[in-house]
Amino acid sequence: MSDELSPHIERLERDGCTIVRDAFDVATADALHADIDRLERELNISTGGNGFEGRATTRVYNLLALGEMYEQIPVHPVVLSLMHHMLGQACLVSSLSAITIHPGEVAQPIHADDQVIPIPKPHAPVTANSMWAITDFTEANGATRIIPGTHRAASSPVYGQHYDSVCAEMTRGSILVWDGGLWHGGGANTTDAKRRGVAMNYCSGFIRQQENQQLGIPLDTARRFSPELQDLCGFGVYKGLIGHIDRQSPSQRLLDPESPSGMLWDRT
Ligand SMILES: O=C(O)CCC(=O)C(=O)O
Repeated sequence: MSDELSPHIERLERDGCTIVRDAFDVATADALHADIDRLERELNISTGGNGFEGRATTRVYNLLALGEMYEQIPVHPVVLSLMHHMLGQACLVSSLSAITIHPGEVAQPIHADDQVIPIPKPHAPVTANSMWAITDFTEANGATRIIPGTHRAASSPVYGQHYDSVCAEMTRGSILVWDGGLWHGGGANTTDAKRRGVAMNYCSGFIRQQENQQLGIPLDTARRFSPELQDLCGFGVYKGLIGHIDRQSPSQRLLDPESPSGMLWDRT
């Protein structure tokens, strides 16, 4: 394990989260900010119509289908190494979305991202997520609220109940990384400016992705992805077994007929 990763891994194990500071540069933050403004405008994105997505929060889903600049996000070297540590080498992109909390938004209910998965808790992570700070994240503008240590709890939070939490403040260019079992939620925005983040969520290779990447990403777009990103999007076959169709990988079937199937059975 590298010196750069070990303090993050210690915090992930102890607290269930860590912040990778100065993980991307200000020019990237500016470019992502401007492009998310463009997408919100062109796609006519309106605020969420429910208490979870946020009545004063806008979300742009399926970002890998919407612009080449989003392709750098799933493969961020430090974050991806932490995901490999938590979820295994064959982890997947579960979803990639922009979350903009507008002035006046109230705090999102505290939840765990894995709470729909019916495995008795506590368990090893099967989902793990990250939040790229495109603007500064402050207590006042709605920085993500977390309850350290709750990734080891024996249950998920009760939806809508108040819990004491702390605020994951970070400057833009930082990335909050957490175990999918951690209790957390978006904060209230009491300022007059937007809080914008990009939520890059991952899962183990053997469970379903939250956003269906093989349906969501146009095949011509997926064809130009690096092999690493194609695998992350689920175009491979987990351990040579899970996700094949008639002994072919989704990649072989949809992207490149010459790519190897890698079926486990052929190795026996
Ligand atoms: O926006 C945030 O800070 C957290 C959002 C979140 O946890 C979610 O929507 O699941």
